[in-house]
Amino acid sequence: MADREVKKVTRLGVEAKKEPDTLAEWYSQTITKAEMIEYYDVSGCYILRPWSFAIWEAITKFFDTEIKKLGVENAYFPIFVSKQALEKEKTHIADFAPEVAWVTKSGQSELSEPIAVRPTSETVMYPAYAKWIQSHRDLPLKLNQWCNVVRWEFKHPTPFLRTREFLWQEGHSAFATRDEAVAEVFAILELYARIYEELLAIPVVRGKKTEKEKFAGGDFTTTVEAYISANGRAIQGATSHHLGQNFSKMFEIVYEDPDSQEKQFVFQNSWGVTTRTIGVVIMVHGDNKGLVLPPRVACVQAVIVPCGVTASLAEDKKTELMKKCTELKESLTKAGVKVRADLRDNYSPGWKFNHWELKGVPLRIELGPRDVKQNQVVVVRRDTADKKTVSQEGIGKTIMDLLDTIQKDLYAKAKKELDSNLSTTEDWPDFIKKLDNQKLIQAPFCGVIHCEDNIKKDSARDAVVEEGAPAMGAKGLCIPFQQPQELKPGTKCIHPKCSKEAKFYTMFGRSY
Ligand code: 87F
Repeated sequence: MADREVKKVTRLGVEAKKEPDTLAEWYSQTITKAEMIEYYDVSGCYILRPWSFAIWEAITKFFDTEIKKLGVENAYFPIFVSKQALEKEKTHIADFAPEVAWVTKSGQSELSEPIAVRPTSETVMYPAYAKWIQSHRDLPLKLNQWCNVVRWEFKHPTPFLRTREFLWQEGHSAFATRDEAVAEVFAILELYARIYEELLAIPVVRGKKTEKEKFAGGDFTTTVEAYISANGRAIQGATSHHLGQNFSKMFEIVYEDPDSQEKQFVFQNSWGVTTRTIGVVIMVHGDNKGLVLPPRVACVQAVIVPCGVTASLAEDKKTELMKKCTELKESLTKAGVKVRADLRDNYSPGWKFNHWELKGVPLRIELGPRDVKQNQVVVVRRDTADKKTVSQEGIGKTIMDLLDTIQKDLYAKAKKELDSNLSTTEDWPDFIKKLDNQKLIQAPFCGVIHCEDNIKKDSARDAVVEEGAPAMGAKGLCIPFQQPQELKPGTKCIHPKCSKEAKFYTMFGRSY
């Protein structure tokens, strides 16, 4: 290398702090250095490396198992949508039209008709539903597919959180009665809440979307909303929609009523969760050292690092230490721990500590010659840095219990963050103040769309918080099922210029 050529060094650790001003940089360093993402030369598209894909696999495994218990079957529908099918439901597609990606050519020749890449699969699946459903005996029909979708967004992309291609599951079901359909909407929403709360250790607020924010094609939308305390932003976690008979009327999905012999339109639902989940877990639990993985979604829950291998250590002692590490790995594997032993001899223990910390492995197990002699190991928690020496006797249970504790503690920490930032107010100036203090605000709301537009517009500030963009106004996030308190009769809507009575408390906040 020529003298003056400066070697570009990528240092191992995350250097940006997880603080509001440097959060974007922290996020980008974390996901690349933790080997979750590789950048790609198509804007808005990213390579999901095994370290992030494993989180998605844990989510898919849980959710796939649970929906099958509800009688849902998996299927696969094509990625391409004909122009004719896509435009069958022009009404609500109009809002989304700018985001649809089209294939117009093969090689150098124009296709006779452009073909769309699915942004969601209603228009792909429902023509088939119309064929398959004839009699009440064909109901309910509950299908799910695990697939990719493409939405050509023009807002600034962020890996996992806003990407042009993403992975998701989309469930689409049809029932004879509204009641059955509505029951499923809530059953699925609860599974989404469990993905967040039980797997990702992230508390969510369950609720109904406002008229402005609901899926326009449906009757109502339910949602789970998470909170990212690092920037005070809310993020939609997953949605479960009741479509009523809107789509069955458009697509002629009907069955013959067994009593009256009249044709009846089916009642439908659709529901989806995406790889955005991975971004949320990074944002919520990560810290200045990088990623912090909840044990239930970590593909490596504990890493064994041999320590104290000095130049003076006899070769047979070194061999014995490595053997002990391997034995420990085997016994932990037997106990059900997802464990890896890092026996590489070209890296120091210190380097390995940093490496696995950065990658968010919940537990580090250190084993040195002295520990071997005393039949013990040193265990260090990623989330708290707590370090303790424990006996190798019953180590399987010790580690399993510790992983459980970490999972619970991560949830408790995130729950405290949510609770301490979830506020309630009836007063507009206080609403603005709380919004600027990064709070989520539950306020009385009339539910009217143009009033929600005004709340967003009038809560936006002139100050520039992000490249070129003025501080975002408050969005209606959801109408929490668990209302903060009973709405006193006569309570007015939060917006000062709205003279209507409030219908419910709605949770507002800045959001992704
Ligand atoms: C973008 C382009 C075209 C969202 C879009 O939430 C169409 C759409 O219909 C579109 N973005 N949506 C709404 C999707 C609704 C619904 N679909 C099934 C879900 C869950 C899974």
